[in-house]
Amino acid sequence: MSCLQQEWPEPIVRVQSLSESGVSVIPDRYVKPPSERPNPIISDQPLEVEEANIPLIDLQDLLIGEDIDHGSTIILNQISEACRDWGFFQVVNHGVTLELMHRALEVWRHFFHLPIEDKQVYANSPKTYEGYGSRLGVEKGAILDWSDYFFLHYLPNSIKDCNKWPALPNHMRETIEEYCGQLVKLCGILMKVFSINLGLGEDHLQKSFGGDDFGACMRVNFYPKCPQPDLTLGLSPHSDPGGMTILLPDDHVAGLQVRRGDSWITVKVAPGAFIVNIGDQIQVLSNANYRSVEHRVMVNSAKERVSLAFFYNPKSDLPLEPVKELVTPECPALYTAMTFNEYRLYIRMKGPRGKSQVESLKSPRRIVT
Ligand SMILES: O=C(O)CCC(=O)C(=O)O
Repeated sequence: MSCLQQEWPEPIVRVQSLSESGVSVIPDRYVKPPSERPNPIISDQPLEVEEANIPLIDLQDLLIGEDIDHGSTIILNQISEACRDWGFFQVVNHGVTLELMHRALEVWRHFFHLPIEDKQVYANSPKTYEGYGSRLGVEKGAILDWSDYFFLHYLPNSIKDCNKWPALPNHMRETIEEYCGQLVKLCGILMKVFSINLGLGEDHLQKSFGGDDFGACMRVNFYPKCPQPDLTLGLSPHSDPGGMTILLPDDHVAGLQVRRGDSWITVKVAPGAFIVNIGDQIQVLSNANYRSVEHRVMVNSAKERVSLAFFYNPKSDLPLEPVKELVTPECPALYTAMTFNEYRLYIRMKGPRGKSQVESLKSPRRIVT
């Protein structure tokens, strides 16, 4: 699939090691240009920005048994509105137990606190990104983000290799398996909801993803304490290249910010909630009825932070373009077809770059704002 190189362009520095070394000044390569730094004083923001939050949606009455209740119009409408307006929402009563959510966060927190030698055996390369990493993108001299991560494939089975998942701490691999299995179910339900809300048959989007041949992977982000959090970011602005993301953020540390016009809204996570966001592939399939929205992560000097980002993606070699039911003379196709394999090469080479990639896919026939 990839034309990516085997090696990183510069020696890898673990951000966690840097943080734990007790430096009081961050190296220049983590210092963002002034226009890209986080807002220095949040309380300077207008009140409506400070108080704003992504929608919170209770899925309790969405299902009858395993099926979507098409009569649960309030919930369906809330999701529809959130996908069109915010590209982000949080869900509670989603079917995954609090115990599993907590266990998943804790095994990963434990992993990042293992001795460096235990983590180094999983060191990743830009070829597939699988394993323990400390940068996205392969551009020599790039300004880097203040985070380490672990990236793994869950589906399709042909590329899933549990031996590449951490063997420690105990129960890590079983926990990954159980957690990802539950999230696949939740994503399957949300795919149906999105299809219904777009006026398509319930299975339409899933079929466009390749039916049972869809993909799923997870990136666990670790944001160490940072002595100068106002100069850098844990993760630079980006939209997610895949279909949809289910994020489990740390329960006691905020950090995720979502773009809203010219402002960045700091997400306040409800207890037991997952954050759901639309990725670029669903923006393309929905012909921009749904929006993949830029987000970024701030770090802080007092607390480290862990987050689990589960990515639900289309089959990687299937060309994706707007579904024809959503293309009309008034709303012509906004994007040209591309496979997800081709698409994700961009972020893998350049690192997080706002929404520049999905914008560049726009068909020359029509420019939208
Ligand atoms: O850590 C977070 O809150 C967000 C992570 C994220 O955006 C990502 O992994 O793509």
